[in-house]
Amino acid sequence: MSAQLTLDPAQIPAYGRVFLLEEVGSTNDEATRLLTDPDALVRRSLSTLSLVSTGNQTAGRGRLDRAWTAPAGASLSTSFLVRPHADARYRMNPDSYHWFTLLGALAVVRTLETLGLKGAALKWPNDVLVGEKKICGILAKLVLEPEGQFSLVLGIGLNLNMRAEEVPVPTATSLLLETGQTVELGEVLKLLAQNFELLARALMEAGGDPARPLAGGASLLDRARARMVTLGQKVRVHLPGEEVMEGLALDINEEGELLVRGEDQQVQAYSVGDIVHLRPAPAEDHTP
Ligand code: BT5
Repeated sequence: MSAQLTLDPAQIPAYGRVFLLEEVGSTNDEATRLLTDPDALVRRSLSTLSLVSTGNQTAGRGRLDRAWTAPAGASLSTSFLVRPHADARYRMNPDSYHWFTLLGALAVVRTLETLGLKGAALKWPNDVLVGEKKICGILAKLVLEPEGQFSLVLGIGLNLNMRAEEVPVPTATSLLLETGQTVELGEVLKLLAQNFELLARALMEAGGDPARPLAGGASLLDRARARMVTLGQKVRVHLPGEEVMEGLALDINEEGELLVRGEDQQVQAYSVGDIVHLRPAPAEDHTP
């Protein structure tokens, strides 16, 4: 099995450009560089969807500037460049671009299912878990293009051929660890890109409305609700400035906020920016 990332772009014809890199610092940085290239022709070639991907990312980033790490060949790092404004059929307000994070997570879950891993689930707002362990992390970034249009970079890190001794943190897992199966990175990228494209086009056709049916099926919100382990869980919310609250995660609303009922029975909506950490609250101790 080669650690090399190979894929014939003809297999994912919906993508304007497909950049497969042997090694890169961060695919998100590379995608941002492309979207802000002084040469407008570079941007035009990106069309509505493009992607940058590598099996060897050396300076990957998570939220709040945390590091995202994986040994070469063990993980697939991909950034989707999403430019709804490049197609006159789509009218999507950049305020709703954050929905691509949940959409990307759903595309990952579907990809893992095709690869034989059932039961992967979403953790609000940006992780895919197997049980309690993280197999995928997602980081979205809004980018202003030189002509004044906003585009989105959606970075997805997916642990695939990572062995037990290679996991960067004890809370991480991989497809290999869960199924015993090693995969070709290019094969996974093909599936992921196809799944992402289907959902992304459907959301753009729905004008970015998460409550509208996607491609004749359930809405993005309902798909996400059905797959989100966070809902129904007791959670501990760490707010900026040391404040911590515990409550029951009830739902995600149409703004993408998490609704949490606190111990005082009040329901509060939290957005990604409000929450520093979201952890399952420890189970109550019933020992006598
Ligand atoms: C994330 O951040 O989970 C978003 C990760 C996004 C990575 C992709 S790869 C393609 C693109 N290019 C980039 O530079 N980034 C994106 P956050 O929720 O902040 O989680 C970060 C935390 O996850 C770290 O502090 C570690 O605890 C843990 N972590 C680091 N590497 C991991 C890995 N490979 N698997 C699981 N957990 C990891």
